[in-house]
Amino acid sequence: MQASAARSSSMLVTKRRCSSARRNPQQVRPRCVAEVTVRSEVKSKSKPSFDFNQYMKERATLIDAALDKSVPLQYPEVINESMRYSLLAGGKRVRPALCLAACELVGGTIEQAMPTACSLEMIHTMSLIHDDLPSMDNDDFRRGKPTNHKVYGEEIAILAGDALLSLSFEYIARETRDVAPERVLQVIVEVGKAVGSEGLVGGQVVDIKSEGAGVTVGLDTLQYIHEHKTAALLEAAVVSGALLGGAGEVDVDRLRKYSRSIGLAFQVVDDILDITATTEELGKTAGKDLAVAKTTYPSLVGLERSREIADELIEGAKSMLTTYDPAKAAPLYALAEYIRARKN
Ligand code: GRG
Repeated sequence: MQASAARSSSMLVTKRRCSSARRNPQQVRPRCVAEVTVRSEVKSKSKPSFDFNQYMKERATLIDAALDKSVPLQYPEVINESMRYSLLAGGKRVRPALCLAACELVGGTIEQAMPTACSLEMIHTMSLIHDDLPSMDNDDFRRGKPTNHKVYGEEIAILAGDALLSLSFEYIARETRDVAPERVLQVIVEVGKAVGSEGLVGGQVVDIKSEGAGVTVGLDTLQYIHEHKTAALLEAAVVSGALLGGAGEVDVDRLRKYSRSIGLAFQVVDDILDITATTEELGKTAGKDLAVAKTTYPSLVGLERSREIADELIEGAKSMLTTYDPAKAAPLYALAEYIRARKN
């Protein structure tokens, strides 16, 4: 197993089993960004205040409108309906929001980054559709609604995922405006890498192969899974946004480090929420990791240490932003804080 450990915080392994989760699969509701209190530096007296909840509400409205246009309801309707069902089901829109924020931080515009922001949400959504299939995680609820295959059947759900993946790359190439073609190509390479065997697919494969009786997963392998299944797409979101906005190498490098840290933190928090949040709060089945005895950060290092690791990663991410104007970097500071504090 080649497990990349280069991006880690310090990790102390103390085996501990976590308490059982509260679950009620019937009680699910559509999700949006929860109104979390963001403990961001940008709220302190010395720095301009930033209303993260309002910001995300506005961003989600813009992103949802763009996504709505991206998949027209045309013949053969069933596939487009199925794609739209999951794409417009009200996810938190973290990846597109990161893409837009990174673009603006380096001087770009929302318009330059929106096609890529939509593409990232299409890829994320297709990965959720496929992840929920009976041959993968076999889940009944996602984003507070029955999973795609529960509504449209397995064949259509697989094809909806495939069509979203194909459209995602077409969409960047076809819809991006006012960005140099070589930058658009760089973005396509960045996103492609995050999806394939060096990204989501690679992480999912190691995850699947790490499940089942008699398989012991160590922290290095778990970190590999998290960095590829989850962090890779968040990294592509931030780096693509920066590239579209005209960032030079130094900025791309800094923002890549920021995104790797928030990306791993995102999944560590996901592991924590699986055992601390309800199905209603999550919009998907809570306690799933525990039910199938899956290795997670809490199962390997305990809840408390998992929270510390998430904190360390978020602090590391924020330290990459200190060279920027605090007002301009406020969204990325706040998104990092949100990832630590989120409730779903
Ligand atoms: C990408 C070709 C291709 C295939 C998919 C199934 C698979 C391969 C990968 C699984 C990837 C996966 C489901 C990772 C989990 C990522 C994660 C933490 C999802 C939850 O993200 P949120 O909380 O969800 O942002 P919302 O619903 O808010 O968007």
